[in-house]
Amino acid sequence: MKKVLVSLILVALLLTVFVQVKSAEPLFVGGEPLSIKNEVATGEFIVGFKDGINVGLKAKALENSKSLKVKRIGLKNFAVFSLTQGKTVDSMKELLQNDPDIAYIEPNFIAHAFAIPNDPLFSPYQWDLYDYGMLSNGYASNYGIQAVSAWNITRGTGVKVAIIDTGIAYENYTDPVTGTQYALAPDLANTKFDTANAYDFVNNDTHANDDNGHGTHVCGTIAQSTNNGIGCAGIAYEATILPIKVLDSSGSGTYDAIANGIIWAADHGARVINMSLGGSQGSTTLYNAIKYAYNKGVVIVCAAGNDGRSLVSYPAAYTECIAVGATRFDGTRARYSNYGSALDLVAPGGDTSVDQNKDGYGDGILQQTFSGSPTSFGYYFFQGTSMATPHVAGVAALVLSVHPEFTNEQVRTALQSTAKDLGSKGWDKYYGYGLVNAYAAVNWKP
Ligand SMILES: [Ca+2]
Ligand SMILES: [Ca+2]
Ligand SMILES: [Ca+2]
Repeated sequence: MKKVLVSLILVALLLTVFVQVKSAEPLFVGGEPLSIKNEVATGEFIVGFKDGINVGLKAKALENSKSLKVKRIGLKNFAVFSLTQGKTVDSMKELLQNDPDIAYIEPNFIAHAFAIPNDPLFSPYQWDLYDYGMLSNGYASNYGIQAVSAWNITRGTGVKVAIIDTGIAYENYTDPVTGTQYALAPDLANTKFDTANAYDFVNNDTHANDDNGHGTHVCGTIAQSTNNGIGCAGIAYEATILPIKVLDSSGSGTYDAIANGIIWAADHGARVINMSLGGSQGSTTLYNAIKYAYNKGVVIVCAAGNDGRSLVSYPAAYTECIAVGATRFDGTRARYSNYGSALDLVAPGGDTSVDQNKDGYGDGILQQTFSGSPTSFGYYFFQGTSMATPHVAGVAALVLSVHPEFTNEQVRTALQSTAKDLGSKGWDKYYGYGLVNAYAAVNWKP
């Protein structure tokens, strides 16, 4: 008789807490680069004059002697001239090169309002990052994280964020064992990765490539290449990302792999860990890893879970972690978002079952990732506490960029004390301390 081994081996199936938009169709496939905007004011150039020159008189003299046309006189030592049809700024330099009164000649460049990124999908769709009152399809978004104002202060330079997930599409690489081809996501091309320390605890190699799509989307929220003229924006897009793979292609992983990932992150310079994952069970192995990273000063940000019930998942439920729930376009709690006494903050996680800004798409979180082949990229709306969590991790990175001397508890206080209070007054079990506010957090002082 075949002995049935009633195994008590605990298969620690880790459920990733994300829900993909029901339609498997990406919003846009490819993300063709837009043509670079002409950064030079058409038909103008600036002439700078040496000290002591009367600019008004000199400009008039140039009009007469060189057939130029003055457009504007600057407040100090410069004037703007029309560029004669068919002439270049260089040809003007040649024309005027022997004039002893002239200090320099240059094109009249155009500056853009700095904070609004030029990524074409930002303004229509990334309501989750907006300042209060910005319009999404004509509908005011009052429940974004105020990243736009925060970007005037910092973009996350100098901070390393570990993303412990399914991997990230951070490199062009062919796996020598399986032959699987991986590619760098086009809208992560300008993102900084700590490739030397990337690690894959599923396959035990140094290439933390994404074979699911989840980790790449999470990475986009934290550090999508921004102001690069394509696709989407990310919150801390000048931070350095450390890719750590602990979940397999189905989005599941064992607790030992996750514990290893946490320890690895703490030992390789991460100031922030993002874990858009969770399980229903606590574990000594997992908790010891959390305490190890916490005691090294790491800010550990974790998803509350997507069961819609009063139970925050692990590791989010540990006091050392910042547990993040999810909100919708209108600032209310997403129905799937777990809640309870362990909840610390909420951030936009979206709700693809409603279209509150009436743009024809369910109100998810839009970032670049792939579906099927890890070389086939598109922009996808995802929803979940998995999507909310990287908003908080990204803001933590912004805070640390301004204040690298902060402890992890100071970062937590900065995030919690500046959050926008939602629900009942003060901390409550559905919204924690409220909606994370990037602008207020980077301005927080101890
Ligand atoms: Ca972009
Ligand atoms: Ca919508
Ligand atoms: Ca509240």
